[in-house]
Amino acid sequence: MPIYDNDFETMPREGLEAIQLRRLQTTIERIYATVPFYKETYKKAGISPSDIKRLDDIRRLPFTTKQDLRDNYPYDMFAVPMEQVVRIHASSGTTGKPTVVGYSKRDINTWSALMARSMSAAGATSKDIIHNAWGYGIFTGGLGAHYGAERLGASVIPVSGGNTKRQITIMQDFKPTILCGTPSYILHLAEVADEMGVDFKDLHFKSGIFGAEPWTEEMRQELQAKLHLKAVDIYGLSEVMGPGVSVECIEEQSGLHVFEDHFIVEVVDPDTLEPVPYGDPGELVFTSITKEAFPVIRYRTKDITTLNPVPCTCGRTHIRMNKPSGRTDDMLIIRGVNVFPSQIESVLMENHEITPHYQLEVDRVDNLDTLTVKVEIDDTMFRDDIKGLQSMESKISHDIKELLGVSAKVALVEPKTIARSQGKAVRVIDHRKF
Ligand code: DLL
Repeated sequence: MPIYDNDFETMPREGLEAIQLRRLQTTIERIYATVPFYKETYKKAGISPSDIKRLDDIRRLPFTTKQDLRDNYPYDMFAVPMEQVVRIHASSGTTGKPTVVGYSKRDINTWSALMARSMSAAGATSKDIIHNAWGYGIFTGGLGAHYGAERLGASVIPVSGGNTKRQITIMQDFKPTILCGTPSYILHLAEVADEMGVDFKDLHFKSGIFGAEPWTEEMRQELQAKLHLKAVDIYGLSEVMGPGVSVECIEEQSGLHVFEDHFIVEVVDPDTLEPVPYGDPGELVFTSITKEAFPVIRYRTKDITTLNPVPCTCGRTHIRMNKPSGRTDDMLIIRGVNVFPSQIESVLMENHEITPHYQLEVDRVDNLDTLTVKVEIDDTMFRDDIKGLQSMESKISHDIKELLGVSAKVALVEPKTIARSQGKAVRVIDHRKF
């Protein structure tokens, strides 16, 4: 597969690290001079820009958290005057105020190029027609992918999320070849196509680029089989840029290459904040080294994953992060056992008579946490067979206990009773009061 930015994406590590150091030094000098928050924080920590002499010195810099961004709401973290800001987005946080992020002209340019790289890694070329089902608006998915597709020279259909039946008709008539969207919404698209009697086999997709929420390897297999395409994972967050911070290559579909000429990635233990060895899970931390308007330094993402430095057969030299398993704040603690919704998803999807539509409900009864896993049965399942249903519920519950060590009540529910999302799926409803 051709690599969009061959020089940078396949650069030997030594050259790449030299660029990273130079760009890091420039960024730190700039933010020290332009963002009071960073200057004060660094002064308190006794650090000055000239202390950054080697890449490792990044560890001397304090972390930046979501709370820091909130404290500087809306514009105090911007490193350029407002007249140089050409776009504003916000993160889709569920609690409190959103975090506001800004882009200069050059930032939009960089982002478009990184999204063009990402689409190219998924096999897209200027000949492709890209069906972009990420939401357009203040969420970064829609516009981020849109500019990337245009930069690549592909034809983009700015369909956004929702209006699902019309999307299927567009797929039939406009013949898009690359599908972009949030995995849970894509699953819903597949379901609606099925209801309309449309088989994805008769559509024209070769790849899918899915992301914006955690999805498991099992979900990839399901989507690939249902949609007759190869699915790659794309990751990003508004605070760091938006989609296109990292992406899988279609050759390996195994870990997402972090665009290290623009971002320095670290994985740290969320408690000690010390770096963890390659392969050990921890919290992803990013430093942007080319952004102008809204640079972030050692930003704690709360996303959990591992790093894999093994060279990839695709030729890219950029390190891979494995599929994020979830966020530290999505991790459920059920009677002391830590469990991520994605781990439940993996267990559920081993079972072929249920659908991938599920939701977790957590409650506290008599001071004890309870977890109910609601999951839809397949349309073809015989619903009057109460005994059969009960035995399936206890089998899944047994598998969850055995594999994850957590006791869960499993409730099989009728098809299409769990709310479908147009953007990010709501996987957990927590009734506990903390
Ligand atoms: O979700 C940007 C994006 C759009 C990424 C389209 C990929 C595709 P936010 O709304 O700021 O930005 O949410 C960022 O979503 O910290 C993760 O928790 C989660 N996330 C994003 N991509 C993935 C992924 C966009 N591939 C937050 N796997 C991040 C798992 C993901 N989680």
